[in-house]
Amino acid sequence: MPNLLQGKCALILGVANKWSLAYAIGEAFRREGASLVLTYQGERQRDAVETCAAELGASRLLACDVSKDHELEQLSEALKAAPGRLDAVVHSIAFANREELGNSFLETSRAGYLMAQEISAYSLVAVARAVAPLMGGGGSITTLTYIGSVRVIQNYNVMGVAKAALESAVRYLANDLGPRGIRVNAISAGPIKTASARAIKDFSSILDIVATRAPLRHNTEPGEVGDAALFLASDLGRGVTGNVLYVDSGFHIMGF
Ligand code: NAD
Ligand code: IMJ
Repeated sequence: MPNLLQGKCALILGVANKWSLAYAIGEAFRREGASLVLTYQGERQRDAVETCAAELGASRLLACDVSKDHELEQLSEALKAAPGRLDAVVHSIAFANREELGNSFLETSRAGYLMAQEISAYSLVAVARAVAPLMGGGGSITTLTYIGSVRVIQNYNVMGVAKAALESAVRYLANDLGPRGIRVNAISAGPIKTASARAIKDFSSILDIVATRAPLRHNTEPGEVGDAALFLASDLGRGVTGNVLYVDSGFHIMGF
């Protein structure tokens, strides 16, 4: 079923390198004919994301640190100039201070809590507000979440609470933007070895547990997340909003 996004324009935030889930989503969108605009977090990431943008055939690369209101405003202005409208937006961004992911949740600092919430949850609200004016006639916004929002996952801690807020924000945004034909959804992906996961203690054993216990008996692949995001961004997902779609080999349905 080719060309699901022919003639459509997608903005993807969160490509850091070729292992990023956002990169796999970009590949799926491109395969189906979308033109892509990518953002990078800051100068330190610029070169690496420039390479990714070239590989993905992206038409534009723009700077956007989501913790900075003026960068979101600049992004919105740059997008109004070109391409002038958006059909799909992907928010694939999370951050917490490393020490908050190692200590017990009880030790979470006020600053660490607020940082995780700002970058990993509030940024979806800020991005949605910045892009909604470019989606006249409708569109789709998709974010990435993890099962640590609803279950206790060792070390996920402050990120789990931030993902719970993110998933709730998906529902409130879906309600606000639905009347304008803008759908808002989350994909809850199984664990995948990206830069954000590589440094996590015992990550390999988490991968082994999922591959052994999940109904489909394999680890989630980036391409599976890309194709789910494609469904949500395309007209095939036209009836779906406010949803958290698990793309995790079915792991989330299991007891013990
Ligand atoms: P990644 O490190 O490749 O992507 C994280 C991105 O967040 C990076 O591109 C980084 O630049 C960006 N970012 C962080 N702070 C930012 C800021 N202030 N402004 C702009 N960008 C900022 O890792 P990933 O695994 O691809 O993560 C993408 C999303 O997928 C995250 O929301 C993550 O929680 C989610 N997720 C990952 C997994 C996994 O196992 N890898 C599983 C489920 C959900
Ligand atoms: C992250 C921490 C603890 C357990 C984890 C993860 N598991 C998985 C992740 C089991 C799958 C990856 N994930 C879903 C994330 O959302 C990661 C977010 C993240 C990762 C880092 C590492 C480097 C850093 N800050 C981070 N902030 C957020 O300094």
